Amino acid sequence: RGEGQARLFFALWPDAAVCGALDQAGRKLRDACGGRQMRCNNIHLTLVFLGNVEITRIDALRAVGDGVALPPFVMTLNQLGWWRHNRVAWAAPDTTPGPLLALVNQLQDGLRVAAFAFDDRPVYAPHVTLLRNARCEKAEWPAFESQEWVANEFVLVRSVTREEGATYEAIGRWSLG
Ligand code: 2AM
Repeated sequence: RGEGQARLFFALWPDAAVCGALDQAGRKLRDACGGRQMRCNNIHLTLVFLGNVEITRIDALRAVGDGVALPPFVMTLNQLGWWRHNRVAWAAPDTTPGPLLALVNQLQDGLRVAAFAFDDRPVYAPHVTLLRNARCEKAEWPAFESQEWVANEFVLVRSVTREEGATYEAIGRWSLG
C-alpha cells in the first residue's frame, strides 16, 4: 500500500447489546471451531469494501455518504455459518433485508458516479465475521439466539493492519432517517 492511501470500507456497526450477544456467540463458536475471535471493538457488517483509496479522495468519499437518504431499518441476524474457502465463521440474516440492499445500492451508485473502484460481487452476502482461521467442518453448532439489529447509522471505516489483526477507526458517520 502506498503512503498516501488508506484501506477503507462502509459498514454498519452494532450497538452494545447486539455486539455483546455476537461476542458471546463468537466465544461458543470458537470453542467448536477454533480460530481467532472478533471482539466488540471490531464486530461489524461490511456494506461496501473499497480497499485502498488515495487519502486526498476521502472528502469525495464523504460526499458519497452525504448523498444517502434512507430511513433506519431492523435486520434480524438468525444464522451462524462458516465458509471453507476463507475459513470465516459468521452470523447473518437468512435473507438479505430489502432496506439493507437499498443502502448498499445507494452507496454503490454514488461511488460509481464519483468514479470510485470497489469490490462489486454479483451477490452481496451480508455477514458479520465472528472468527477467522476457523475450522468448523466437524463442529457441533452452538445454539444461536437471533439478534434484532437496529440500523440507524452507517460508518466509513479505516482498517489498519497490525500483526495481531486489523484495527478499525470510524472516520465518517451518517444517520439514517
Ligand atoms: P470479511 O470479514 O468477510 O473478511 C474489513 O476487512 C472488512 O471488509 C471485513 O468485513 C471484510 O470481510 C471485508 N472485506 C475485506 N476484503 C474484502 C473484499 N475484497 N471484498 C469485500 N469485502 C471485503
